[in-house]
Amino acid sequence: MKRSLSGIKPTGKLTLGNYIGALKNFPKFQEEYENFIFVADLHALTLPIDPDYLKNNTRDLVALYLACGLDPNKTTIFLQSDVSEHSELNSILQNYLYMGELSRMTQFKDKSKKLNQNAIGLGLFAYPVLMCADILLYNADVVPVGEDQKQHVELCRNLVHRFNTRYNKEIFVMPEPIVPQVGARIMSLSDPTKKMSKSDEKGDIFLLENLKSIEKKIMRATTDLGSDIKYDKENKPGISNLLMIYASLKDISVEEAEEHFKDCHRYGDFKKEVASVVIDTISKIQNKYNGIISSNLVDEVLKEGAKKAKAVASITLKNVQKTVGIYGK
Ligand code: AQP
Repeated sequence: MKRSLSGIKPTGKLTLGNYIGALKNFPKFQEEYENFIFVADLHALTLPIDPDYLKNNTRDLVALYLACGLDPNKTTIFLQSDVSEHSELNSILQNYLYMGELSRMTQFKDKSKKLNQNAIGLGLFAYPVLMCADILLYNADVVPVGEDQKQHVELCRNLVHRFNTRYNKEIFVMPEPIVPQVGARIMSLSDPTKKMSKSDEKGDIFLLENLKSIEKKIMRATTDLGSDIKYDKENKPGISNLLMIYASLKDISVEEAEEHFKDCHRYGDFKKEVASVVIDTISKIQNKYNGIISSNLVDEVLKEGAKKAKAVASITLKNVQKTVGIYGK
């Protein structure tokens, strides 16, 4: 059976962007693939983060994985830090990626320009190396991600080619990024030219946010001049973003969403309908989350998941160690 792997960083409260671009799609993969979903807690350290905040976010993230439909009997759900092979493979792979290619990564450029230039952590720069280790340890055939992470999976493909060619063996499987057709990049509601992001609270909708507040944010979302509900990213980024959110949550194409709103010429009415779909989706998730977070399920799932993940990861690591010549492995 082919394998699928993906993860999310517990750097903040999960957003509707994380849901539409990633989480919503994860359960589909457990039906067709041997599915691995992890919490990227080591990646969360690449920018300063409060330890208690990180701990709470980690627990919430696992509860949200379950609330959004991941079934621990079909998906191995685990913490990156529970499987030490991620760090061990990372330290080998860092020798096969080049500083030039890492410095061209858009995420590094975007995140580092917001920092004091004398205090950019090595971990932020080397983020894609650890991401390669995450993917390759499980020999994932597919990696479901939002648009922003596609470049890192492409870099991983270069690494696989480089590594397998150098040792003249198919050590690693070539991973394929899978980006959703609708909603691969949900934008901020306050500035629709910027990505909706956990670390930028203003224009975000959070999965665990109060429903009234979500409604208010959607009703106040930045829109554009005119009154037509048309998808036009250049000239109508605000309306296009809301249309994208609607289409994704209704599981229809953007064209079908446009058709649905063709007789609607009031942004207020349009926003009300978008808000109702968002609230319907999020309230169902919150109900399930509330049951899970007050039980022991998160700890049980993580304990089991770590064992299953380690069993796979340790075989790959040994194989790589042997290949590169680490004595006695
Ligand atoms: N706005 C978005 N639209 C669609 N997909 C998105 N993803 C994130 N934001 C959007 C997808 O969610 C998955 C998990 O992302 P991550 O937490 O590992 O890192 P990220 O992409 O950097 O997410 P954030 O929310 O922007 O976090 P911060 O602010 O901490 O950096 C990925 O598949 C991502 O594509």
